Amino acid sequence: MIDLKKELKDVKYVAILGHIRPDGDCVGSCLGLYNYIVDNYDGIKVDVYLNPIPSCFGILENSNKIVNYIGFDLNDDINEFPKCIQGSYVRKEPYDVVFALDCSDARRLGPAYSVFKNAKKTICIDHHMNTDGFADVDYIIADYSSTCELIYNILDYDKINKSVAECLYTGIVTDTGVFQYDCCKAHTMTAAGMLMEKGIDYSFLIEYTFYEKSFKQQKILGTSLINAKRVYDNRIIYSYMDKAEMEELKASPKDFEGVCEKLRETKGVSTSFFMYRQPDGKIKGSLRGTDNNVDLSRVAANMNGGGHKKAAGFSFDDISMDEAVDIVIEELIKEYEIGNN
Ligand SMILES: [Mn+2]
Repeated sequence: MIDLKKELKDVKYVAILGHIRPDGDCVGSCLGLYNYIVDNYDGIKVDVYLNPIPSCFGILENSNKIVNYIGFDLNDDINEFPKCIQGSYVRKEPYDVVFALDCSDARRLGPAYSVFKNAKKTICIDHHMNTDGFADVDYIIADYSSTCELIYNILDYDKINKSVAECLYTGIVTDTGVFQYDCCKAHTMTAAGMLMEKGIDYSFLIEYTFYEKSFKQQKILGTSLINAKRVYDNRIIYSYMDKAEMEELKASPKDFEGVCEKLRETKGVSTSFFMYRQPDGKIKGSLRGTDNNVDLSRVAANMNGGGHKKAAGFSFDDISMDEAVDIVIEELIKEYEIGNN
């Protein structure tokens, strides 16, 4: 456990970083911690660096203060970093403390790694299974519901204001699939309940940040479901969208949010995967599962990816979708056979 008060004693400059392509837990934990420090530590200047965030998280307080960087690759040259920044502020001198949140390895910090590397002190707070700990101080509990729940643990409850509560609640909702996944424990529900006590509009937050989809996203979901196929005795379901179809539907990566989960809801299915083509030609995929004996983080690790046991992501370089499908099915079946023997 981190003693936040101690870590922030005599500190003037703090940076908060999350992983590239931030999700609700990443945005919620970064902004939750940001709002908490701003509200409770007068003398500290805090900066949050993230890739542009999904628009639904724009309702979280101070989301407009995030310094956005563009580009997804680890950039080793500190002098290159300011070029990635959209917006005005970037501190060139080292920060006193840099937090890396919801990030399983330093590479996933993207270009902001240079901010991390230059820091006087680094703190990593994360809940991914494959996090080794790459900071001076690590607070990592594998398979905890969310980084937001870990942030909740290190804050002084009486000093949590409504905006902090909204951020942390949103992140817990995202990473538990609205309290459904088995990473959601009694202590998660307690944390969420205590955050509700701060007067947040939890029904609105769930609807607006988790369920609500644009009409275009619904069309994309529908097309992905129509194209779905099942293999391995109908236990594995998959679908994908390649460049031509993405162009036709004007689909961008963020429009595929939730498609893999919907596939997994199919009766008789225990694993789903969904893939799409990124603008750079790479294939990006996600895996979702319900089988306790099938560890999807292990499957993803063999395909340039990682994640959790029942939710993981992977990627391939510029290969055909057919080739990608074959590889994923083969890796999954290998895992099924290990798991069920
Ligand atoms: Mn997370």
